[in-house]
Amino acid sequence: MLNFVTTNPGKVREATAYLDDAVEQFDFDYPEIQADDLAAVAAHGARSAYRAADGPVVVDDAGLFVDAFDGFPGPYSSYVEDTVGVERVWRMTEPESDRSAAFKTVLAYCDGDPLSTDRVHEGGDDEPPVALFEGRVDGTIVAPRGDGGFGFDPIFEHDGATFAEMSTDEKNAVSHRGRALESFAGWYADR
Ligand code: ITT
Ligand code: NA
Repeated sequence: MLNFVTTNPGKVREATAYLDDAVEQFDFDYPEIQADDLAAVAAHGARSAYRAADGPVVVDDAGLFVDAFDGFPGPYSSYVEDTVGVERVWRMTEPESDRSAAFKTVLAYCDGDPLSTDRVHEGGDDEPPVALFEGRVDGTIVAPRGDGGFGFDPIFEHDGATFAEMSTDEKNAVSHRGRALESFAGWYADR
């Protein structure tokens, strides 16, 4: 059994649609370090979660990166969703001529054992290695549409539809998380 470490039910829905019965939500609010880079946050989170869990863990650290704002809110997306809110991120972006954006995620896996992959984040001396799997999708910030998904999905349009207008399977087929889950699942199947 694989512990998918998150407080966000939307992430679990997408991960289980992809990985079937192999995953279970581990509702653990790991301490998020202040860092500009998702990989560092995810790797640190995976090590904390591994210490707290009874088995292998996967952490998913994700964010929305708006080009006109040099990638804001990026690693601070969760905080900005709670404070500014999704609707006002749209209104901030509306006056910009370039409304392009990307969702990015980094999955970090840790089971305490050495890992064979070219994407290992080595920790300090007494820390277990963590394997990293990245995913990205490009899109455009638009006025909110749709009731599905979570977070910034209503304002993120890809190929004519917002992520909130897609089913979980449709979103997974193109999304940052779907891409990261795909590369993780391929590697994990051989583990
Ligand atoms: P956990 O840390 O417990 O997993 P979280 O929701 O706080 O839950 P993050 O720290 O990774 O997760 O924050 C990601 C934020 O980025 C999330 O709150 C959303 O605002 C946004 N986000 C990430 N992936 C998204 C997606 O697929 N669709 C919409 N918004 C997304
Ligand atoms: Na979080």
